[in-house]
Parts: sequence; C-alpha cells; structure tokens
Amino acid sequence: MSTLKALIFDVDGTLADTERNGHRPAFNKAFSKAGVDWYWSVELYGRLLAVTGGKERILHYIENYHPNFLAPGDLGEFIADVHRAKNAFYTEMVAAGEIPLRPGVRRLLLEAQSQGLRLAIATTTSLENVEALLEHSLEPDAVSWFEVIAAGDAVTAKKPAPDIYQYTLDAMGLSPEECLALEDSANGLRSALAAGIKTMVTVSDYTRNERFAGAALVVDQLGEPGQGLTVLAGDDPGEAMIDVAVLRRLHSGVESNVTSQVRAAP
Ligand code: XBP
Ligand code: MG
Repeated sequence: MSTLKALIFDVDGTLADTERNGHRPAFNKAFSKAGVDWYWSVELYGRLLAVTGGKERILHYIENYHPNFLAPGDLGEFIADVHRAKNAFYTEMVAAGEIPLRPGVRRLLLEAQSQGLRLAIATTTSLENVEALLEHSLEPDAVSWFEVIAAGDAVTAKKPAPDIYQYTLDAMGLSPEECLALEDSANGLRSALAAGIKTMVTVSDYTRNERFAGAALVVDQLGEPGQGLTVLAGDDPGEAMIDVAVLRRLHSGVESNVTSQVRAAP
C-alpha cells in the first residue's frame, strides 16, 4: 500500500451542513425572484438531493413536479438564471457567517497541513460557493490551503460518477492509492470509490440513513475536544476524534472496510 499523501474533501455536508439551511432557502429565494411559486420544504429537498448539482436538481424538479411548466424563453437559460440567483443568495448567507464548519474540520485541516499532507476538494457544488465557504467560514486565505479545488461543471458527469475525483487525481498527479477521500453521502462515496479512493464518511443531517457499503469508516462527526464522535459502521478507531493518525491507519487498511458491516444509523 502506498503512503498517504493527500486528503480529498467533499464540501456540502462534509465541510459544513450547507444544504438544509443554506442551499435550500437560497433555491426558494431564487424561485420567488424568478416569479414561480415553487417551494422546497426540508422534506422535499431531502428527496431532491438524490440528484446532485443544482441545475440538474432544478431540471429534475420541473420534469417530475411541473411537467407542463413553460419557461419564459429557453428552459436551459431559465434554469441557469435561477441557479445563478440561488448561488448569489447562498454566498450572501455564507458571507454573513451563517454557515459554520462542522466540528473537527478546521482542526483536521490544520493538522493535515502541519504534517505535510496535500489537500484538495472534489465537489459537485459551484466553485463560487466553495470559495465563499472557505474564505468566510474557515480563513480569509483558506482557498490557498487547497492545491486543487475541483468543483461544479469542471466535469460533465457529476457524482456519483467518478469523474470529479479522477479530475482531482489527474490535477494533483497522484494515484488513488495515495489519497483518502472524506464524504458525507452515498452519492459522494460511490463517486470516490469508483475512482478507486478509500473513503471515510461523516454522515450529515440528510444522509444519516443512507447506506455506505465500501466505506473505510462511518462516523457522525470528526469530533472536537469535549465533543466525541460516534462510530456508525466500521472498526472503532478507539479515539474520541478523527485525527491524521486515525486517517493514516484507515488508509493503510489496518481497519477493515465496512462493506459487509453496514448498519443503519441509530
Ligand atoms: C452537493 C450538491 C450540490 C449542492 C448545491 O453534492 O449536489 O448540487 O446541493 O450546489 P456533494 P450547486 O456534496 O456530493 O458534492 O447548486 O452549486 O450545485
Ligand atoms: Mg456532500
């Protein structure tokens, strides 16, 4: 097994809980602005999340919930306009400090950096959303902490396709065996595994009842001092927090993966 050289992070649900109180209300504001009376409740949005990518999600919604909708002009342009407005509302919320990072994210990134691990991002969300989140919720210069930020339309086939992870590996000149991915969703896990990358999952609000076959470990959070984590599937690393030492052990395969041991979150 190769030495661990890089950590590749997902964004939505992994770095921060961005969906329920971030993207979702921003989509709803964009719908109002566009003059349509669509509203994505917490419950409906949970179902729509099966479709990754905001533009793809809007198209799926129209096709399945408003099949007779007539866009004022070209449908693709209408969707792109609504999505642009959504991202503007979303980045405003982020800039206002409304979307904090999840527990342990800052701690782990700092430790990984100090140990010389290379960092990258592989996400479905748009680049502007990632940059806003890093700048406002992590550090003003945090975009520069990541060697590669692979986002949104950088690839055509979004997660669960492996393309965004393959793109990231190519850009870093690394093999999948030299990396570990951190994800929160079954779609994200499938994407990373299909690219051949070992993956740890920290479940989020919307994903805790998904199935994570093939994950190296499934936990409820990375943990912070005084805020221990719960192991949901996989061998308990026996630590209160996920740190670089735990990730190195996961990567080297000392812990078995959870292919055959997946169980529902409590
Ligand atoms: C995230 C997504 C994104 C966000 C919204 O998935 O699917 O579409 O919901 O962002 P993942 P955009 O965490 O697996 O990358 O509207 O910019 O797509
Ligand atoms: Mg995610």
